[in-house]
Amino acid sequence: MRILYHANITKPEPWLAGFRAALPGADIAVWEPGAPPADYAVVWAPPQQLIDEQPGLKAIFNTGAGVDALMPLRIPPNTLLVRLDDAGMSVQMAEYVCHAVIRHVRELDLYEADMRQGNWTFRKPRDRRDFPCGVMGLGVLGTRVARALQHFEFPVLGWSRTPRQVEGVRCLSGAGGFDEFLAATRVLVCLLPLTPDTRDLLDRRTLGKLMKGGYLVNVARGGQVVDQDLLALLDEGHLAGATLDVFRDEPLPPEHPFWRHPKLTLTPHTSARTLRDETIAQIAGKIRALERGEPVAGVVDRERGY
Ligand code: NDP
Ligand code: OXD
Repeated sequence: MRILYHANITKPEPWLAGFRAALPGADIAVWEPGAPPADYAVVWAPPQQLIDEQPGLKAIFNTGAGVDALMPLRIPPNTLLVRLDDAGMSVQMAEYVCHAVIRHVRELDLYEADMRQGNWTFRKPRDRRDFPCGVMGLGVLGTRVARALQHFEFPVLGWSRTPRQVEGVRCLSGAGGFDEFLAATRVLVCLLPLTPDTRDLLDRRTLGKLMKGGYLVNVARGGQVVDQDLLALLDEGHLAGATLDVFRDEPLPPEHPFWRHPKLTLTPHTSARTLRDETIAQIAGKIRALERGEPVAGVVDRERGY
C-alpha cells in the first residue's frame, strides 16, 4: 500500500514516522510532482496537480475537520473524501469557546484592564440567564460546545441544517428556524462548515437580529462573517464585542481594521488544533477499515459540501 502526505504548513518528518509506526509495511512518502501512483493521500489544502496526477486514489484524508479547501478541486467521484472526526479537537473547541464566553460575561477583560491600572473595583454581577448562547452547527464540535456551555448553566440554543436533538438545548433548524434562533441568542457561536449556503451568512441582517448587546464567537471560518457589517454593528453598539479565531484572509493582513478594534479579541486560528498523534491514529484506523472493505465515519458529502 502506498500513501502520499502533503501539507505545506507542518514539518512532514514526524507525520511520516507516525504513519510508518501505525501502518507497518505501508510505503509512505511526501508528495512531489510526478510521484508514482498511490492508494491514499493525507493532505491539507493540496494543489489540483496532486489530484490530477493521482486519479486512482481510494481516499483522500483531510488533516482537519473543515474541507472547504478541498471543495473547489476537481476530484474523481470514486475517490472518498474523509475529514477529521473530532480527533481531539472537540475538547479544545469546548475550552476555547467557554473561555471566550465566560471572559465576556464575567467581564474578565475589563477586570484585567482595571487591575493593570492598579484599580481595585467591583462590577455588578451579571445574570447568566441574560446571556443565552446560540451555537450554529450541531455537529461533532458544535454539540460538544453546546454541552460544555450547559455545564456553566447558560441557556443554550442550537441551529443546524436538519433537525437535531441535544438534551437541554433548544434546537432549531433550517431557514425556517434561523430568525427565531438569532432573536433568542445573545452570544452567538459559529461552528458551521464553510459552504455556498454559509458563506457571508453573518451579515448586518443576521447579526442585527441578535439580542442587543450581542457577542460573536467565530471559530469556524472567516468567510462566514461580512467583516464590514460586523465592524458597523460593533461601532453602533448593537454588538458588545467578538472573539474571532478565523479570518477571510489568513494570516490577517496587517492593515485590517480588526487588529486595532477595541471590542475584538483575536487569536490566530488556534481554537482547535490538529493533534498529530490522534490524527494519525484515526486516519490509520480508517485506512485499515477501508482495506477490510468496511465503511468509515467522516466521509464528506460533496453535494452538501461538508
Ligand atoms: P460537522 O460536519 O460535524 O457539523 C457541521 C454542522 O453544521 C452540522 O450540524 C450541520 O447540520 C451544520 N450545518 C451545515 N450547513 C448548514 C447550514 N447551511 N445551515 C445550518 N446548519 C448547517 O462539522 P464539525 O463540527 O466537525 O466542524 C465544524 C467546522 O468547524 C468545520 O467545518 C471547520 O470549518 C471548523 N473548524 C475550525 C477549527 C479552528 O481551529 N478554528 C478547527 C476545526 C474545525 P446537520 O447536522 O443538519 O448536518
Ligand atoms: C479544521 C481547522 O478545519 O483546523 O480542522 O480549521
